[in-house]
Amino acid sequence: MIGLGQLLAVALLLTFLPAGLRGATTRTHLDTNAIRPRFSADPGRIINGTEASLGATRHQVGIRKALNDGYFFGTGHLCGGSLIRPGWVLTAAHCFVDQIIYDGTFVPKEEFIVVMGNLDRYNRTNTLTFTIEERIMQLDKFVLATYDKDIALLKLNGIVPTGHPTIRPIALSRFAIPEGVVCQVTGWGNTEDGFISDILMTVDVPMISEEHCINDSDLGHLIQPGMICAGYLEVGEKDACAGDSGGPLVCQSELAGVVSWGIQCALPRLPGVYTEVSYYYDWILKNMGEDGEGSGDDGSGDDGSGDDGSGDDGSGDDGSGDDGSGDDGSGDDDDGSGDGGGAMAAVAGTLTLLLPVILALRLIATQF
Ligand code: 4AZ
Repeated sequence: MIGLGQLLAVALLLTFLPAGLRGATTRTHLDTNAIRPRFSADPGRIINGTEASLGATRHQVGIRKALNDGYFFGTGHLCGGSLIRPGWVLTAAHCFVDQIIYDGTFVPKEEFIVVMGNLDRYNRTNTLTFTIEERIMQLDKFVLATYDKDIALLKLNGIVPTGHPTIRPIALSRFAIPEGVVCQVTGWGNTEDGFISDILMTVDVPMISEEHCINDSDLGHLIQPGMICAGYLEVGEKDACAGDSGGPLVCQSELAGVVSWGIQCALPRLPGVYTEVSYYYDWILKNMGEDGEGSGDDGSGDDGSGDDGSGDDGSGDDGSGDDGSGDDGSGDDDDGSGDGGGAMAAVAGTLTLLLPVILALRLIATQF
């Protein structure tokens, strides 16, 4: 029997859960009442962040719906990602989940493009656009109840030329990041205004140990191996949010996490959850055809220097690498359905109620 206390707890949880763990987004409105008040004069972005600098974020890519972006460049934004080799991107598997069927089925890779090179998602200057030649995941269907294995490796239909003025791969973090290390998370996702950002935003978040995240946050045992938490446990306030998914968490100038999920954004005791790159390091290298042995140049083209501060963004649209053709069709194992155009755009990013309910019940089960 479920007691009144449990029912009340469920009701309470359901009032604040639905904005969390959502997939990609176009213009998702957040319940801003649930977000803690701003604490700085700068309204900031991501949640309480600031505009990113090009020098520190050359690896950032946007995963977009080709259809929407075809109508108007920049409007197809769905998720973030990181360029980890000249022809490879790391992102989150859940970015490709069909938001209409929402049973974990993936939308075909041909429906997406990968765009990089400019902080302003509407600006084509220095941008390159690729299609996805191969999409490698550990799942046939995404596990919506756990967000386990939320990682996807994308082989692009071309490579970024060495010395591109605004794009450069980032090195992968090989080892777990200790608690307290301050990392940067970036994305075009929801800001505290409740809309996704035109300009790439960044915010600093400290790493939280697995032990602390399990014991001292309200996420508890929803944190599985291969997930890491970052944020401010006590105050919340700074966080990634919907639309940042798939994007980079950079620690010590290396890619340490992939934005994965959270329960709402920037709330106390509910830190952001990231897929742990070091946990999947061998899998990533193996699937890129690198054996992971030996040391030295990892091929990322990143010297690990982080923000080079050059801030240049050149001019002119070189357009190379952009065929936007959605070609290939060669199978990965997804078989999702098409999206119904505008309807998909409207629905994309809205979380189905199913997952929060499951999570709420699981959360209660761990507490009673
Ligand atoms: C999302 O839905 C999402 N606060 C990403 C990150 C967080 C919450 C939701 C973390 O893409």
